[in-house]
Amino acid sequence: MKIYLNGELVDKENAKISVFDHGLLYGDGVFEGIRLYDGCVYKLDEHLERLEFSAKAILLDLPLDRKGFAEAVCETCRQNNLKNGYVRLVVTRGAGHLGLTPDGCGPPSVIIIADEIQLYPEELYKNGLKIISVATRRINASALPPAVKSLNYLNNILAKIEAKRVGFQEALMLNDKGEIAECTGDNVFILSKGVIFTPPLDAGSLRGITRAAVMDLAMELGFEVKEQALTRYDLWTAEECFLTGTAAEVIPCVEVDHRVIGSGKPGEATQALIGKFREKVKKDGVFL
Ligand code: PXG
Repeated sequence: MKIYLNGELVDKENAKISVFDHGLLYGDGVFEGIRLYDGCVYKLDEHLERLEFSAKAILLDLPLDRKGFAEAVCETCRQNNLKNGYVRLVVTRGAGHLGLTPDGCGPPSVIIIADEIQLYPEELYKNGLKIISVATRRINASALPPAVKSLNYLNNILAKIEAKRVGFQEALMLNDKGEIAECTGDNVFILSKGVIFTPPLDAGSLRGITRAAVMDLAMELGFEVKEQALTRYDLWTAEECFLTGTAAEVIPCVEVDHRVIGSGKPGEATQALIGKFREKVKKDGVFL
């Protein structure tokens, strides 16, 4: 496997960065997770825009422009003969001193890993996922905007550990007001009285690329789609619930906090969206 590291494609064994890199010492950096379907990088431009926004928010000057990143991502996939998989694009603050200040750090490290993807088992798409809300709240936007896809994922990791310890694969995270924010690596949707709802971004959700794609698909299917603050009660009493994310795509959720959602089986709207999403992904990106 070849890894892109600061402009070069190097063997996995030689893909090493400094222990003084602030990406390692402080989680100081940004990243993207991108899918490759049939030799086509899904929504590459959208991912690169989000990377630019994340970098801007943390005052990190990216070492490449959008075209440079696009070429680097495609070249890494080509060199690895990858046609389907997952691309992890990481930009760290770079090596510096043992202090918080990014002054003196750099240049930023750019890492691109293109690999196969660990998917949720197909069984979960047929029968649905069970999730549980956890005590770990989604970090407050005035502390660190959840819209920034930073390398510091401890908030989400702690929520994931909490859920796993009690036997669930995914955690539902609330914000300081007790509203639904998102899951640890996926956005949340419900269907209620024929309308599809998802929390607004200021509830503490990432501006998911899959979230946006699914909102469009839902409208194409004739659904009204609303971004609205949601409570746990709204999820418990929904007719359908599903999660969206680059890795999970669209995955049905049939139980929330031990409450069965709808019939306890993936609902019709969810199934229609899964079908439409899978049809569309192959046409919606940049060919290698
Ligand atoms: N919320 C968070 C916090 C995310 O990290 C999503 C939502 C979904 O966004 P996209 O753009 O992918 O539709 C993400 C992104 C994992 C994992 O291992 C998931 C993400 C990032 C890193 C790891 O599940 N998801």
